[in-house]
Amino acid sequence: MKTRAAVAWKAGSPLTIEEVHLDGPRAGEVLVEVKATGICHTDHYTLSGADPEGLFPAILGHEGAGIVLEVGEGVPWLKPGDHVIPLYTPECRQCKFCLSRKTNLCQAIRATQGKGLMPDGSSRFKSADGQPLFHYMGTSTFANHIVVPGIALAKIREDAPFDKVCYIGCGVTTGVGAVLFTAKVEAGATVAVFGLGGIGLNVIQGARMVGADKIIGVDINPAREAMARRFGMTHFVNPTEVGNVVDHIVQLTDGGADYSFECVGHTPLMRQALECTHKGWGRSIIIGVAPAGAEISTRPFQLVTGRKWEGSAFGGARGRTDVPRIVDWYMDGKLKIDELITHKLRLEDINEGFALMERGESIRSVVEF
Ligand code: NAD
Ligand code: DAO
Ligand code: ZN
Repeated sequence: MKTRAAVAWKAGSPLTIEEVHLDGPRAGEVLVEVKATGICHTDHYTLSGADPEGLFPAILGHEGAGIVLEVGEGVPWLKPGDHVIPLYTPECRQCKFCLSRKTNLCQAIRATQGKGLMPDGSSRFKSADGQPLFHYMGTSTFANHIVVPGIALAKIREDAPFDKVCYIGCGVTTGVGAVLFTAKVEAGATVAVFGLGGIGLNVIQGARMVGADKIIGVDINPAREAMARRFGMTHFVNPTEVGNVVDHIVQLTDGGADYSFECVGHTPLMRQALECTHKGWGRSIIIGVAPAGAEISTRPFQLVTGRKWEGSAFGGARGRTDVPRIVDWYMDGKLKIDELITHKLRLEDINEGFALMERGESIRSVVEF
């Protein structure tokens, strides 16, 4: 079939809107009409050329929601008409990783997904002149129609609005999940969140949801304070206004935060996030993706004295199991999403979504098809 997509021809160039060819679903695969997609920092990272694993030409996008149109053989849990969220972290429920119950990093299709291909090693997309286009993160939600493995689709309720719940495909789940599934923050805890963007604000609302006591937000953009307070932040720290961020947070929390989350991808902040946690039990969770080749450091005594350094991908969520629950939390009013979607765009204007992000003016831009 033919569909419309924003194509990334090469790093650093704007996306172009094109009619592309999409092959139908093979065994284990599903054809989805994408109704809405968010534009995430990670799409920007890849498009900028900073991602060493970025492949071009490709159709980017990994934060979508849509409707199943056709189901290949061997996907009995989905049918045409189902509403779904594509998962860049699938859940096969059969691989060693899924069965371990210790991680959400299903590896069933990891090798081909990382190469921009479907599990059989080929692409379903071609440009109008017949050139294969790479898939991206197994999702490619900047296309109006996509083919994805059935294990990479979370079936969601049909009354959930696509233009809001698409954000659960990455940002919401990454932030809220890091609090609930990775750190398992308990009521009464003190939490420090470094970076109050599309991910950090969701960490803040996850912390509020579980009943954290003090929720400290750190950002160099003062415009982020008001929004973060609406999401549950109790204290704001602008690093340009306090001498030493670590000392400041240690003082605010009577010895250090119980939990901290780095949501920027900046290694000096990762160190601060670890070192502002409490001696004996502090846990610091890295969510931000640092530039290729970057390394983190601290004095080992920080760990000897009981702090733990951890990481979280897709919020530790098992997509097919947890994403439908997160959609329910939004529909039940336990999570806010609408306020975070600061801009709605047509596919033709998708490059403006990247520009808004670069200028720090948007939290989330959503493209509706
Ligand atoms: P964003 O650009 O929306 O937000 C980043 C925030 O950090 C901004 O508010 C910015 O002002 C602030 N900031 C920048 N430098 C700072 C500094 N030195 N000190 C304090 N604050 C600073 O980005 P986002 O969409 O929230 O993504 C954040 C990170 O999370 C990115 O690295 C992204 O790639 C990563 N990410 C990780 C996962 C995962 O599963 N681990 C998933 C999605 C995104
Ligand atoms: O299983 O090796 C693996 C890769 C898992 C990918 C997890 C991605 C999380 C960070 C990237 C940001 C996504 C928007
Ligand atoms: Zn698996």
